[in-house]
Amino acid sequence: MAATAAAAVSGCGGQEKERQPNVIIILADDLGCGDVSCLGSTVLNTPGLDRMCREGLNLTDAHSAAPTSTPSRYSLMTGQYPWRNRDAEILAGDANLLIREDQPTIARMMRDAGYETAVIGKWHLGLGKGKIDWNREITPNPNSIGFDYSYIIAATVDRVPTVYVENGIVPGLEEDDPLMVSYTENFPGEPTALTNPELMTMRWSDGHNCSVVNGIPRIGYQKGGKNAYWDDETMADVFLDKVKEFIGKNTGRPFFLYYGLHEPHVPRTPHPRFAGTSGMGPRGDAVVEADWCVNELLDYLDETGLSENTIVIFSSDNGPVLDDGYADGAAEKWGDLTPALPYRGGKYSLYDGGTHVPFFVRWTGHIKPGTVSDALVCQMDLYASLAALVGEKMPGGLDSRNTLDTFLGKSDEGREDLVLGSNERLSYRSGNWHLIPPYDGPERNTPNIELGNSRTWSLYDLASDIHEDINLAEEYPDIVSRMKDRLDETAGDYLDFQ
Ligand code: NG6
Ligand code: CA
Repeated sequence: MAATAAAAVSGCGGQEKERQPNVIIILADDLGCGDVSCLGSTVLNTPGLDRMCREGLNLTDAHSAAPTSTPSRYSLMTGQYPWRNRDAEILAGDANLLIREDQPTIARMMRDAGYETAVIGKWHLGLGKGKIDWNREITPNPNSIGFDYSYIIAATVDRVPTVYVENGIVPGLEEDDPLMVSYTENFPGEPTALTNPELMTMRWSDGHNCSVVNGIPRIGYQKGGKNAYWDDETMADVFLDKVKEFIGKNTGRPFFLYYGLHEPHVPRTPHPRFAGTSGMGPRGDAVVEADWCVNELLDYLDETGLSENTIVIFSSDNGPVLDDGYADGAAEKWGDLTPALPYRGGKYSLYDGGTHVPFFVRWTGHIKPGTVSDALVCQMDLYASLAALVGEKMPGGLDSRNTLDTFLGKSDEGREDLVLGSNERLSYRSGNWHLIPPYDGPERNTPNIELGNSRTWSLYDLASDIHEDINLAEEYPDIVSRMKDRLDETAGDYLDFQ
């Protein structure tokens, strides 16, 4: 175990022993800055997140590495830019593990430092090798890349299989009703949203018309395994209970927990006790539910006396979206407002709203309550930063940079620059400048988000133009050329705009 910068506590025999702080990363799914009341939401009330902000640090220029889940999570987990891995794109529910078993991960690094490690919640980084047999132990799984314990949903709530996976095993399966999953064709005779629309209690607006489970049409086909199906409405409670159970078991040793909230990703199915509470329909209610989970977790840490020894990090895997394939009224409720405000675009977008996400850090007694920092930070840098915290060496060749002091509110110095995006669709931040190369493709996608595709180079000054309305590329050709060169140096081999 490595020596750390952690608080010293009295060990046995009166010796001073370093006690490493616990680390919890809570990652919401598709939550925007404009969804959080302390960040300016005028339509939602988020007391749990406001508490994170009030009791800790608010990083106002924080980014996921990419504007969708899999590449963003890949980067947080591996400390590498997602575009270095061509397969790091939104994965199907039966996709294989995207991370090599010998690849460095933030979880393995924390485990090497003596931490008990767990992932609870949304995974979306693939499972197994080859065709998955869901009725046996699935390996590799999160436990193969550094987690001591895992209780996950394989992909997203809108993708089959609709079952939990605990340490590689689907709990609750019965032998005479095996679970089968396909993303290519339906199982003969099984109903789908298209053949049996009467089964649906929620309507799809785009995609999402394969198997119907619990009244909800999903992506992908599924047969059998009924006894193992999750209940969509209790998912938040199931995860939170597992979270508390894991923490409760590890009060005596340092732990690292990655807690993947499934809200407010589609389908939005908050528990009935939250239904109608936001006044903004199911999407708003799902945000309220996620916020409640955060508040409960903070309460639990306070009650168990762990808050002073636990760093809680909260962020979101990508920018927000309203209609993401289900007709749940979100677009109508928000109207002209967007949950990405004040940023342009949203989930899927090259504009700032694709990756500019809420980011709070609470460490009671260590981070001054109400600290605000405008430093440019990225979730990918948590790997190197936590390695510095626990005194672990970083493997060579990673993109993750140590910005620990910034994550702990001790410094305002962030990253000098940052490449954002996945696969060939990248943009580049340098200081306050945001450069978006020209890309083919529609201006808007089906969820009606401005994607940032343009035939010409775009350059925005986020300091004076937070909504990226004024393209300064023609006015500042030198800056474009300097930034283009830097982007080329870093990611040239992976780009196809040249
Ligand atoms: C899209 C889905 C969307 C969502 C997204 C992944 C359709 C039409 N849209 O393909 O609903 O599941 O994938 O979201 O199927 S993410 O946050 O996990 O990246
Ligand atoms: Ca997401």
